[in-house]
Amino acid sequence: AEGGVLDFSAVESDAGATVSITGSLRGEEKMNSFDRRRFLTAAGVGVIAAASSFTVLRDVLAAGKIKPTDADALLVIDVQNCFIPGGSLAVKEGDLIVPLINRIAKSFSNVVLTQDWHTADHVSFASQHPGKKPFETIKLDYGTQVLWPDHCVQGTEGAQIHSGIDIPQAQVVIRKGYHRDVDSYSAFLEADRKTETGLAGYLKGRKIKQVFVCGLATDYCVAWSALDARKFGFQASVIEDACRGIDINGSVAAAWKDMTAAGVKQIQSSDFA
Ligand code: VGL
Ligand code: ZN
Repeated sequence: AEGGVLDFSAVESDAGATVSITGSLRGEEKMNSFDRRRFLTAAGVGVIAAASSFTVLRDVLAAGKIKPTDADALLVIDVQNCFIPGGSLAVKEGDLIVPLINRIAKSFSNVVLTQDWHTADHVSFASQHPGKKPFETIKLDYGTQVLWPDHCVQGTEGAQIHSGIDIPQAQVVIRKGYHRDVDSYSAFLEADRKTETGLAGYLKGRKIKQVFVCGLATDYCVAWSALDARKFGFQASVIEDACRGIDINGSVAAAWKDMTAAGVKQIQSSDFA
């Protein structure tokens, strides 16, 4: 109502309820008291009907949507400059997930950010292995290691979280891959599959039961983190459209197969209210 004008336009909800009232009290002097009472009654019914149709609409839209609780945490994996187009290990479209992650994060009270955090002479860098090129593999004592371009060196600009990430309530930043001789795709366990980062203990200490994983890259750090979340007893979902993959020889499809087999759910950012 503005300046004594009460004006409702049509309100239509997905639930099929239609409320249409158009009235103006500006023509009040032309209404007799019977008309006025009838109009106000109709308007009142309309207000109630409109309010309940908004409630129905809201409930219909929210039905089946995920509403995170204090027992849930969002894990935002490695959204760092090196993995964004223009970075040294750029993931195609890596920048496109940033607005989606910011939106999803608003519904979480618990958010963990991770940073890949390598020494300058890290064993996962092809530059440390004469004759080897990025994306070739070598055998290390813990297994096969993919060799990468130098990336996410401790304290460098490339290792910083992308400046578009806007999640002020995030409580923890887990850095990983800081042991020169051991890589760590997973936010939980290093590549020796023994050394913990401390994230599982943190989440358990906070009574968190379920994690939602997004970030970069789907087929490496996101997938390994989601798989290890299951290993440590958490419920885990990966938000597919809030991730992008590196995709070497079908590695994204392989990662989804492994994740599904391990009970990781595949969801979309639109699954959040
Ligand atoms: C990652 C390759 C090397 C990742 C980190 O964040 O997925 N991939 N280091
Ligand atoms: Zn790395």
